[in-house]
Amino acid sequence: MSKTFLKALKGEPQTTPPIWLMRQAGRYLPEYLKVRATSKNFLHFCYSPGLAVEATLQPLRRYDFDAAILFSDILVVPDALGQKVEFVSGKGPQLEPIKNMAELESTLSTENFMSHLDPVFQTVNRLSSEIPDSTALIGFSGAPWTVATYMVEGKGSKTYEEIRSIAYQDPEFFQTLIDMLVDNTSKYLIEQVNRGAEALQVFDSWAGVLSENQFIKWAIEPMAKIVENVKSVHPDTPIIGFPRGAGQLYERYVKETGIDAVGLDHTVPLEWARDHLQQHVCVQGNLDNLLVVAGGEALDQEARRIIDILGEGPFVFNMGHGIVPQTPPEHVARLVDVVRGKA
Ligand code: 1CP
Repeated sequence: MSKTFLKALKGEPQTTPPIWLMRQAGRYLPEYLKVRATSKNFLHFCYSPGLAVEATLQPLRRYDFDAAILFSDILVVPDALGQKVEFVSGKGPQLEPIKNMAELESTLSTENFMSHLDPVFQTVNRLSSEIPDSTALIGFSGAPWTVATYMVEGKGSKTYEEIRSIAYQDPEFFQTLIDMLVDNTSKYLIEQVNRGAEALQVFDSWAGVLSENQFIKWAIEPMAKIVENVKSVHPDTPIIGFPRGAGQLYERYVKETGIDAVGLDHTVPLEWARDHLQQHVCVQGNLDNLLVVAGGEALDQEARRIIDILGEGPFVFNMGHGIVPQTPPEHVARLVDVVRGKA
């Protein structure tokens, strides 16, 4: 295993930290917008292996990243379970919401789940032979809680009031939904590894809105089960958990889920992460994504500060959340040079 990214995830510190960036493919790249324009429907784009392979490879042609992340979306899982999912331009994802057991039973079915996702598996397969030898291929999914927020609310939310209320008021329905997501997400991730993914990241982007008890029940417990399921088939494949916004609960998440590495959002204090998390797992993060929009001396300084504090232990350089569309591509190039010690 000569890929530095995989070595870091397994707990080996590297002299120069490996780097990749969440949402490194996508709307900030003019070449992405060009191929994206050939397909009206975003899910159709995700299910077209030729287009998804191209979108995955685009950032690698510009930047010297250590890993590529499969081009897809977390919402292919509800789509493959039979829920109506649409991406409306300017509005984000729109789903026909599922708010109770009757709606779950009449809408969701696991029957065609894996065959529906076959184009994604074909993309992984093709990528595993097309990416450069030194680059690792990351497969991914959303975590059950984050995927459920879209399934229940029917769209991206600002407050998550509806789903948090339902989780308290109808725990039987909510547990059934989460269990279904745990089982099927596990199968989805296992098959990505079967087809060539070398590491997995599970995005719990909205974990930060949960109370302590809900975080344990809806973020830690489902993730622990997914890790157990995947490791029972692929014990050596590293898994990165990203419970964005978890605050002090990051520590329990790291200790209780069995993950190999943890993604830190930009609010996590670096010295705290070094002292409380990095002694257990590899840490990944956590540059503020808006600093990459701003660029300049402040970007260089913060990237160097992160490496100074976290670079001694197992560490992967990343941001605290994904690249936003307004990011100038040349700021990303500069960041990679700084992290590589070339600037
Ligand atoms: O028309 C378009 O081009 C749609 C824009 C877009 C893109 C490029 C969406 C819609 N998804 C993606 C790709 C994507 N999504 C990737 C692969 C690209 C890469 O990482 O390089 C990945 C890993 C995701 C994951 C994803 N989708 C997450 C988790 C990560 C995160 O950023 O928190 C989430 C929450 C989504 C949902 C989603 N997909 C797209 C939108 C607009 C949204 C909603 C975001 C929100 O509610 O704020």
